[in-house]
Amino acid sequence: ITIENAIVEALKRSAFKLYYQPIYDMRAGKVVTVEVLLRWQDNPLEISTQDFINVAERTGHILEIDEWVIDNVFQFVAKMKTKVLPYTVAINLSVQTFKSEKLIEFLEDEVAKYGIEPSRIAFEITEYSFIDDFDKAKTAVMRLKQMGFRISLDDFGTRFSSLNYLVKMPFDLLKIDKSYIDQIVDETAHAIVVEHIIQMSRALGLKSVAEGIEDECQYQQLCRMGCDFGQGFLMAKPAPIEELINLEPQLD
Ligand code: G
Ligand code: G
Ligand code: MN
Ligand code: NA
Repeated sequence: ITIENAIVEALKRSAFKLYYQPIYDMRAGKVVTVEVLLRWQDNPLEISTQDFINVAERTGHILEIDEWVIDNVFQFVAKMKTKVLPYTVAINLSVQTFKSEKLIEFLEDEVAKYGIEPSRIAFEITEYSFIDDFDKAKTAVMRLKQMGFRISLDDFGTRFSSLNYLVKMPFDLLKIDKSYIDQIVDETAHAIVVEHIIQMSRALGLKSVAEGIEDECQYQQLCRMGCDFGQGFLMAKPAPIEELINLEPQLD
């Protein structure tokens, strides 16, 4: 059995499940967003999400997976009153999905089908989606924005963190990659870069989000730096939505 065949089977059997990880307002300690992270139930090959997403991207199945995620999330958001779910829901989009000609039409159909308010959804687009064909990527971002969705620049700092993206794209949030957050306590250079990314985000009107916060020192330091939002195992791990009833962080 190949990973590709297993993915096709999993799509047929609806063997995927959505987990959610809260993103907090750092100062208020309140949840502002929940990020959807795909999990494969009874995964026969016991491979990680990252590994099967990579294979799905290479084999072209990622569009179908992302559409499945979008359909399930929209259905869920439509069911939940804003009082019960007063958070934006963040959905990861692979490069192929983001650049697909069919995406906008699919989203228009989905919005009509479930009658959801697009501002309740944020799409996370990783920075390497913008390296080639910048104009096409910009058009895709503008279309999503025109429909009312929010846009996050994901994994900022990992590869091609061009300032060009920041001045030319109307992002709402900038997610600073975990590899930077990991080193802010011990590495002065990383701390300086992160602090400047936070200040630059604020000056440009974007919310900064720190990814992968694992300890109290990182949390405190990011607060001092003025980071708006944060996400990480310190506050909460991704979990089925039923388990996230108490969404406030347990920091004491
Ligand atoms: O939560 P986790 O470590 O398993 O996620 C691994 C990677 O898979 C992350 O880079 C994340 O962005 C990506 N990922 C998780 N869920 C989805 C999804 O629904 N669609 C896409 N395209 N990527 C996802
Ligand atoms: O690529 P993206 O940023 O979408 O993926 C986020 C990934 O980071 C997911 O795989 C999620 O499970 C993982 N993650 C979130 N918080 C933490 C954390 O505090 N520590 C670690 N190791 N992983 C985290
Ligand atoms: Mn993400
Ligand atoms: Na990331």
